Amino acid sequence: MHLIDVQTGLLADNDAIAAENRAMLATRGIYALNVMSAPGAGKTSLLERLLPLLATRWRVAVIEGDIVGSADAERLAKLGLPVEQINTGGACHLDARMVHHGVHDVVHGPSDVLVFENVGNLVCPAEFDLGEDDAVMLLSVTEGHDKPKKYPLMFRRAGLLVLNKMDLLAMTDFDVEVAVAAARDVHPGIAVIRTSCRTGEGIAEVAAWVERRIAAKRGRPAPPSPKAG
Ligand SMILES: Nc1nc2c(ncn2[C@@H]2O[C@H](COP(=O)(O)OP(=O)(O)OP(=O)(O)O)[C@@H](O)[C@H]2O)c(=O)[nH]1
Ligand SMILES: [Mg+2]
Repeated sequence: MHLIDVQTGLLADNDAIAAENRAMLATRGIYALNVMSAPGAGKTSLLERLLPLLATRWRVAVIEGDIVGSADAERLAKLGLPVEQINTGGACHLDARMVHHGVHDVVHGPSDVLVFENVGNLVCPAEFDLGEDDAVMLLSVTEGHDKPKKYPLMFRRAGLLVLNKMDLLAMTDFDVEVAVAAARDVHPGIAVIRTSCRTGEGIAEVAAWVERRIAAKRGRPAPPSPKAG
């Protein structure tokens, strides 16, 4: 009897294409960020506030992943940035093959920064490398502080944990210290920033984190003048 490990094969295939995506992006020094969270934690809301800040300095493109529809792509297109919508047709995550053509287009365009908004899901997106430089995950305070213990892989993958909807904190039993301790239990080095996309709290800090990561990739400090040449 032959036992075929489909999951391992699938992920190995994904990793190979992700490596191609990463290599393509590297040829032009394009920094790529994979934004992940459970449905409704605030990914699009964060990007609506964050991308205008990044766009003062960098040319930003977005690849938007949703099961169906283009609602989020339409929201982000209002920022005046190039946005490509990918419909996964039922799959609960983006994978490296789905974004491959989009990455190719970005690499042959004028962009410096590529942002993936992944499908809202706390489990599957974490398993599929897209070729990004960094993964950011949002946990909103309405979801409960136990999530790092229950869904550790996402917290292990992410370099930055954004605790969103802080404006609602007083209306919940969410304990920030417990959540941060649990996240650092599974990923000791994870950075944590508290945000509210309603009030704007913490958004500049997220932008500064991303700027530092772009500078680290490019091997020099962020340039002082607007828009990289
Ligand atoms: N009060 C409050 N509401 C927020 C905040 N961030 C997002 N929301 C609201 O939460 C809802 C979901 O926000 P989205 O930005 O669409 O969330 P998302 O993660 O992109 O959702 P999916 O793409 O469907 O997974 C919307 O009604 C937002 O207005 C926040 O910081 N505070
Ligand atoms: Mg969204």
